[in-house]
Amino acid sequence: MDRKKIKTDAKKYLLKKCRICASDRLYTFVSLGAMPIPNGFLSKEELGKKEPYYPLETCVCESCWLVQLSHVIPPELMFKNYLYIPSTSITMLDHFRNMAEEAIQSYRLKPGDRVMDIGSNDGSLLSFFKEQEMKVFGIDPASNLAQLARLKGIDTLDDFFTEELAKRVVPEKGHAKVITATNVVAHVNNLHDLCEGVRLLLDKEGVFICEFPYLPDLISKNEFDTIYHEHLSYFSIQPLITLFKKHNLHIINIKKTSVHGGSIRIHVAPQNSSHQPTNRVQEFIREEALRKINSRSLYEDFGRRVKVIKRDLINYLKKLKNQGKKIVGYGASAKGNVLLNYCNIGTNLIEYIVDSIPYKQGRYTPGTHIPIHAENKLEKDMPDYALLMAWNFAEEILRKQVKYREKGGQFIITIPYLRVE
Ligand code: DWN
Repeated sequence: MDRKKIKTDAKKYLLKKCRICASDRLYTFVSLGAMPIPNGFLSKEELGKKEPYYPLETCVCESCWLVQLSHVIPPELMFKNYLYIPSTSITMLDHFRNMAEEAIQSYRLKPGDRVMDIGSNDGSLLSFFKEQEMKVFGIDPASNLAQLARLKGIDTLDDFFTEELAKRVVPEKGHAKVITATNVVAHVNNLHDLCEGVRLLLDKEGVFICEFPYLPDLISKNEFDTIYHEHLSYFSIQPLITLFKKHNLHIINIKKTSVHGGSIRIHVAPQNSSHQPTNRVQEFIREEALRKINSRSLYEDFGRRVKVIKRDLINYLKKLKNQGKKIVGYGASAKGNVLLNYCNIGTNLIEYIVDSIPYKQGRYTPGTHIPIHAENKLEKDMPDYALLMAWNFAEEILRKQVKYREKGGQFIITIPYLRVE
């Protein structure tokens, strides 16, 4: 074992029962091995230090069909100083603007109405509500991001969202007409505590709008690199209905969105509110039955495809290297680090990675220790190939790098299948 690699004790983090229905019928179907926390970028000084490796494995509950990680890493290790800032992408800013406009129109929000965001990050989503004079309040455990939000005038509490926190917030901030949560619910271990907190915070006619990657899309598009320690759950509608019912909440509407490889945005309301489910809920349930999300074979087939993608990518990169080609990475994303660590791809194949986020430039990828540079290095250096590690922004990035491509540079894209563009 590499002297710097510390294999942590998997048993310590092992999930013993389903986080929605408490069943112990958990069927493991993909193991990506042990790897460092994928957003744990290293400074030059940290390269020589010991690096903890944590198990990365997924299972499906054969009672409620929630897909979840088989091990739960302490959230403090991942979220107290968080580096994912969606507002660095035009795609995500546009997405948040549309989400705010949709909520304002759907629920006839007016100036002064209270809107809260759980996992509010740097306040980007709430800013669009604030522009429409709503009273906004953000909750996010990352102190570094809460500071950025406050600089934008977004009232933010830097703490993990819990039922206990909700009890403290209501007397001071009142109830919310809308509570949003984008790419947060999948990161939460105690979903029952989250639901109780949401129910406490919500106005009696309020709506909880949450969005996360959609499991059937992850499976059908082979998006195995979105499986990582931050994402404890991988949702389909069926287990969510089970979850919300336990808390007198119900899904009233569902919308598919294209972000992060295919996500769903669900609207959840108190069962005793006037909000009634649209037929979209039943449509999704029928569609998920057709896609066999409650059958072991779906997950076994996925596990087999993941191994083929790994084999084909390694063989392809090795072939290019043997031909004397220069290959770099593009987009130092968490999912990119999962791909690199799972395929054991280091500087032997990828010379460096370019990325738009200043904090990441000058640092190194966790586990594989590939140096990260600013994006402008790509066109200056003109490597033959760039492995796109942020395929969720393929359109935006390929548009941005039209000159690199016109000069002969090519992008290698792995999802949903290996191709060169
Ligand atoms: O839940 C999460 C998922 C949904 O999104 C978070 N855990 C973090 C994030 O996952 P990720 O890290 O795999 O994807 P990112 O952060 O969206 O990856 C984008 C990376 O690519 C960033 O480091 C920025 C970089 N980038 C770039 O270099 N040029 C992005 C764009 C749009 C660009 O033009």
